[in-house]
Order: sequence, then C-alpha cells, then structure tokens
Amino acid sequence: MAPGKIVKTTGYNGTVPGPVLRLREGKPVAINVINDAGYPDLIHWHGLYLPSIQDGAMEEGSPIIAPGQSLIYNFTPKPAGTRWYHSHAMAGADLTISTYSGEFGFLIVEPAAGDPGRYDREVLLAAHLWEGEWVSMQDIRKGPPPDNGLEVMYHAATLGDRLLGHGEPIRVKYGERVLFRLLNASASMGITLALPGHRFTVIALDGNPVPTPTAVDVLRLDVAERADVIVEMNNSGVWVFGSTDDMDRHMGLGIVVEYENRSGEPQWTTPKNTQWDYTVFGKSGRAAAPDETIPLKFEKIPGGRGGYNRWTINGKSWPDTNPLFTVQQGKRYRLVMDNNSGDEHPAHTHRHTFEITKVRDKPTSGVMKDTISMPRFSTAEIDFVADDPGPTFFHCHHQDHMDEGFAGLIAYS
Ligand SMILES: [Cu+2]
Repeated sequence: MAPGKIVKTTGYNGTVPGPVLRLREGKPVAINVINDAGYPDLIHWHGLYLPSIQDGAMEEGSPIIAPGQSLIYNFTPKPAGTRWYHSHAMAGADLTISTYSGEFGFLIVEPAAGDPGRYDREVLLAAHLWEGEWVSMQDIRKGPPPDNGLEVMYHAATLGDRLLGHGEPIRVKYGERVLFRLLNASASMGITLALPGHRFTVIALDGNPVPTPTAVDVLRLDVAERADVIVEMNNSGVWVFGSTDDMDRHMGLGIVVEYENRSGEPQWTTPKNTQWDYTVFGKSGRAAAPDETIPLKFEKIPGGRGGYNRWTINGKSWPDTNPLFTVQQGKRYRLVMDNNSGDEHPAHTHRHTFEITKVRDKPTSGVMKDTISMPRFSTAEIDFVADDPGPTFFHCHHQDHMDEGFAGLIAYS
C-alpha cells in the first residue's frame, strides 16, 4: 500500500482490487473460479439478476467452493451498470477473510446497445479498509452503552490500490469530463468522499441511472453502495479526493488528482455541507402502490464487553429468518423498514433491484438500488417486484452484522 506498509491478504488474480470484469449485457459468460484462498469460499455477483444457484450465496443454495477446488459460474449478465463481485463467505471473528480481505473487484455490465459515453475519461475507484481489530468502542471513546459488544476498528484504508499520497495520481486535463465509478468495498464502514473545488454530478446509484442527475459536494457510500458521477475538471491544481473523515483520510482513504502542468502539495478542504439525501436524485411523485406491505424491524442484542453483538429482523436472527417472508411472482412488495438500533445498516437484496419509495417521512420514487443505507434510528421504505423466482437473500452488508444474524431469505411460493 505504501513503502514499508504491506498487508498480506487474499485477492483475485494477484491484484487488489481484482481485475475489472467488463461484460456485455445479454452475452453469456463463463467464469472459472479456482479457490486457493485456503478456506471454503464463493463469489457473489453483486447487483446482477442470476439464478440462485449461480448467485454465490450459500443461503440461496449456491455451492461453496472447497479449498483447492474450482467452480465455473455460467450466466448471462444483466442488468447493465456498475456491479461488483466479492467473497460471500462467512468470516465470523476472522478479520482477514471474506469481505475483510482483498476479494473484491468491479464488474461492469455494458449495455447491449452500446454506451452513450458523454465523458472523456473513466476512472474506477474502490474504497477498502484494512487491518481490522475487534475493539470495545466504549473503552476507546464515550458513546456506545456499556453493554455494547465488540466492533471492528481499522488501521489502514485505500481508495484505489495505495494509501493516499503513495500511488500514481489521477492525471486530468482542464475542461475534461471524468466519469468516476465509485464503490465502497469495505466490510463494515460507510464512507463520505469529497473532491475540494469540484462537484459530483450523480448519474447512477448502484449502477442504475437516477431520474434526476444532481450535482452534490459529497458522496455518501455505505458498504456495497456504488455511485457513477461526472466531474467537470474546471479548477486547476493538485487536490486530495478523499474521505471527509479526518481519521479515515489519515489512514489513507483518498487519492491525489493532479491537473496537467500543475504540481505541489495536494490541497484538502473539508466541505461545509456533508448532507446526503437519496431523494434529491428521485422524482417527486409517489411510486406505484404495492400489492403487499411487509414491516421489517432491525434490532441489536448487545453482546456486552468482550462479546459479539447479535442482530434481529422482527425479533429473529438467521437461520430462524428462513423464510423471512414469502412472495408470489409478479407482485409488488413494499418493505417498511425500521432501524431501531444505534448503528447504520446497508440493507441489501440479492437478485432484485428495489425502488426507494420513502426516506424517513419523505415519499420519493424512481431511485433504483440494490443496497440502501439505513442511518441509526431511521426508517425507509423500498418496493420490489418479485420477478426473479428462486430463494433470495436479504441482509445487512456489514460482514459482522450478517454473520451475527442480520439476514433472512425471501421465498417464492
Ligand atoms: Cu448492519
């Protein structure tokens, strides 16, 4: 990651992030995965509509790949957009494997009809946090109640493949329009990114075009979320593109953006407005009415000092959440979600895209995602159409929350 800073990890084809997989929508692909990770492993193709068996989640019936064995994933990529792939193994207490490791990469599904491509340059950046350690937050700082269990704290972070200041800068020219595809591939930390002196025009979230592309000063990406943004390079200089959190940035979460013929120390200023609101990218009208409404309440069972927190959906933890609920093909379902905990949760649906229909008390429509960040003690509603039969995993994308019960299976009747 930097001179003298080396992390030993597992990755794909010898690189972190793994190779960018550029696939064509509708064109079948075979991906041969050889498991030399040294532990049972499998790959989830995040954001794609795949048969449960190919999706890479054991809970849906996808096979695990034993150490030393291989498996060919055969599928037809859809839908078009910025997707990604990552380990979907259980990690438990081991902070070196699964999504704690370097097992992540971009998977871009190019549209069947070609990309309009109204940009001069494309830059892919994945964020990751490294060197996790189980800690009692209440021992480090005031905040969590004394009965809170262990949480993961990290000691290094990357946006791209090196610590901030140690990789090649992103070299740009004045007047260019740069498409950044950004991904939070951390195991358990939401991030907020800024590029001082520039704004991000968000054109897609989780790879899906938004109805109202809007310019914002910061990008909030919870675990597994993606944003496709256009940045007009109209402020010459050398800049830090990085986390608005000083600790994260000092851990390395950032990358230098350098204009042609400019040099010097990279500049950073913390943006004044760090608000993030999905609804600014949506439509004001209400979404279609659902056929059925399903309440989901997320809660924590504190693990106490030295213990691991457990997580529940409607009072139950995985595997007692199998099934979480049952759907009928073709019907539209509204999940009325209540995060009744002091932690943030990126809720993720496999094999289906959902529409955000309400954030707190604000109705919205048109923002299509596969992962939604639920801030602490917040509510949100999402709709999905049951159009992809097969067992469907629903879970928090925090590795430790998922491993400790925050998951359920949506079954088709
Ligand atoms: Cu969570």
